[in-house]
Amino acid sequence: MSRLIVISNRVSVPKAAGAAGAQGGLAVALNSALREHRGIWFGWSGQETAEFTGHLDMQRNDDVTTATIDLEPQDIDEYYNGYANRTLWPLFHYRIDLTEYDRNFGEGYERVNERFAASVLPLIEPDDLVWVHDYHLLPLGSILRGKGVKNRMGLFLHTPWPPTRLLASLPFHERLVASMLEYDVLGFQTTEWLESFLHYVQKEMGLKVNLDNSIDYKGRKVVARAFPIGIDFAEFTEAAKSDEAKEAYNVLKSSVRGRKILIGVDRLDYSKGLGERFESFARFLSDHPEQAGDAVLLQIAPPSRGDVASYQQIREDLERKTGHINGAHADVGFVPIRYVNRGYPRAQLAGYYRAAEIGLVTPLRDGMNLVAKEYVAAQDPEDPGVLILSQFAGAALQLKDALLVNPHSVEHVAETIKRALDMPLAERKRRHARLLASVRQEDVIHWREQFVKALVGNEKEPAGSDLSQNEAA
Ligand code: ADQ
Repeated sequence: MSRLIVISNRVSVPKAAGAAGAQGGLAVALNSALREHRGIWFGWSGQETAEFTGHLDMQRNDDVTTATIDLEPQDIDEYYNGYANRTLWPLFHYRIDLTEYDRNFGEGYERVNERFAASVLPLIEPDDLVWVHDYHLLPLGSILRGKGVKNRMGLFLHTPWPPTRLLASLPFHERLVASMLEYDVLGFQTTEWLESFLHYVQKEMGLKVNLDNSIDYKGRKVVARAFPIGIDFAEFTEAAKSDEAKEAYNVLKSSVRGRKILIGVDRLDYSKGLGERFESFARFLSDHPEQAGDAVLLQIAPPSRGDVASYQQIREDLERKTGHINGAHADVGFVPIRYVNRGYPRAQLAGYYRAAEIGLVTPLRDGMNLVAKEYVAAQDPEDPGVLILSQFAGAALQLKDALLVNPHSVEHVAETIKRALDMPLAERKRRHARLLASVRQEDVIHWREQFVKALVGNEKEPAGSDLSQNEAA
């Protein structure tokens, strides 16, 4: 079996089960993938150095070998806070209003991709499979090709892929996409993002897309497919049964004294639709005063990317909104929104999900959304909660038995909260059973196996099967 070289912006050293702190979706998914595969996870340490040296810090923890480099402050400004999080992230989440184009960002992005390539190059052996992750490293494969790497290389994009008309507003967009075609496999979360990508290469680059969605480019075949990411179902359901989860469940339940709980768990990010979510809950409280005292929204939102102004802005907006809504609807002994800015160990999180009658997952745009899947996995099948899910999350293509909502419509979400609170047990069980089957079957192991199989390149995939993958699930 070939070794796997995983490359992503940040490397998250695996934590012991139950260790404290938040882990992003990418970290959670890759730790479990790497545990099963011999190989190395390479990326930025998260640390600064005055002058870049390319020194590799190699570590082995919990069966995963990691290799990290430190970056200069200018790299972090221009590449991470700049091009990645002020240009590509908002653009890929359809927020052209927040997208900033700055020549220095672009130069910093290319410089850091060069530095990644030069540093990881000595670690790559001839038979290794190279698996690159996310929007931070789109051109990395082409830089490695320029340095003579002949290995099979794949890229998986965790975010959405924007519509062609939006992407065309990015200076040098053709160059960026052409660099991606140096990979052998391009993976997207859903058929929707895949179709947008294929539309771009046809319309903007005049390339032909074959029936199996592969693209012939410079004499090579590039496979483009949807690989919907899942959660580590076995690990998560195990965590949900732990004493820590039960304790968390009991603490939360007793604190609300019989009221129903709606839960939201998200990185504090404008793509997650938190402001709209709070307003929708406020609308529910105003529209249904008879039920207003019976429901509590617990929103867990650890801050992220705090150096970027739009993230400081969303934090301020949410604090103001929470104060305003609580001021209008609170009573002695009752506060409708509990807004918590911190991370929790996974077992504790599982206990909170299980205690909540409603999982409120309403991003304005999301590549996939693992919280929706975790919420489903944590429920008691005999008395499950209801998942309310944005139609604009990638997960909506798989989790069709959730109550799908338009997160921009405060009225629609408010009415759906009412419907979820009133839903009879039989319907809750029926919906949950189907959701659970999908979350269990298409878990992170399945995702990794499918991607690695495509990366190895010897699979026989029937033509067109990928485009039906999400729809059928
Ligand atoms: P994210 O935008 O980070 O991921 P998501 O998929 O929801 O979004 O993953 C978040 C993860 O962080 C979940 O596993 C969640 O449990 C964890 N988390 C969030 N808040 C937490 C807290 N307070 N304490 C502990 N854990 C917390 C990106 C893309 C998504 C895509 C993933 C994976 O934006 O669309 O689903 O990558 O590909």
